[in-house]
Amino acid sequence: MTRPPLTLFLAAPRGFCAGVDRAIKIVEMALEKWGAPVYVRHEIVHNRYVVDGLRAKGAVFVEELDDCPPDRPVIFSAHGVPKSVPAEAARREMVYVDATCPLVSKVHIEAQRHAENGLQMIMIGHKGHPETIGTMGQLPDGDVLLVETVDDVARVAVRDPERIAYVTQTTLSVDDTADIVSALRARFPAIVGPHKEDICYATTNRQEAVKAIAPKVDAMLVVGAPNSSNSRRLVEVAARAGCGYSQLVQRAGDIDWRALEGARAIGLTAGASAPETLVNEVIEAINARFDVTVDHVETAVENVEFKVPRILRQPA
Ligand code: 0JX
Ligand code: SF4
Repeated sequence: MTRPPLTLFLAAPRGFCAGVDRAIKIVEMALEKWGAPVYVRHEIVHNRYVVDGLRAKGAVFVEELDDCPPDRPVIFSAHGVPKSVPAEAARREMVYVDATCPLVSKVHIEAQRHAENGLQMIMIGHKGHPETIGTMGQLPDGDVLLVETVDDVARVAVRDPERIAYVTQTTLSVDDTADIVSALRARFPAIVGPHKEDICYATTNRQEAVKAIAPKVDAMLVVGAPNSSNSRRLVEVAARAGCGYSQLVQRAGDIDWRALEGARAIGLTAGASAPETLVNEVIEAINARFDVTVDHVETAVENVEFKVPRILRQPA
């Protein structure tokens, strides 16, 4: 059977960001240092393949600190945790390692600094997402107001419109967030915030690459998990940038081949928590069905790297 010709536009940057790389390394180094089991509060990053791989090496994934024994080390996921979590771990005299991405920790510090300056905080983020819970949890319950959409901006009830500030989740849609920030600035001209928003370099770059590819392709595949905020945003960005069909796939087995019938060009990217092995698996599956020419579309070069915490750099 002859395979139909297809151009595969491969996005760069794609896949692991520096925060994910560091978080996974932290779990691996903790296992080396303390042996199994090492507990991890929440999926270290939102990817089943990564989580299963670490579980096989002796990591135990739990949702709450209460599910951890006091005499084993615990790691907090890349998404960050409310202040109460390390406080409770310290109270129980547990060994803990915080794998919160430094770019998320930076937002935590911003929120606290604004609050110390007497400003009421608004967080732009997705309700219930662990990063939003973690960032809002840097301040006492109820102190941070959550805004998810432009419509929410009209509804939000602040104490004093002259004394407010905002922070954002790091993995939001750059364009949606710009609209929300504009609406906030229009309603509260005195609002204090970061230069643009707190969306990180990795989120921004992956969205940019998708935007460059989307208009050229019949379909976009995004390797990533359904609970991965940054991956889901890539699917939306592709659709909005003019791609008629975009699908989030965890593994090659999830690809909807019927939707790709007749396609002449497909875009492929991966969320910040999706390993390159899974991208390769998808490429191989596409190769098996199409006569593929790969076209690399690189819209940025990344060279960010984060150090692991000192406790892991010291001998046991
Ligand atoms: O759901 P998110 O995109 O925040 O997390 P994921 O998929 O685990 O990505 C890496 C961690 C990102 C934290 O900012
Ligand atoms: Fe850090 Fe950005 Fe990666 Fe999140 S997506 S872990 S903020 S680098």
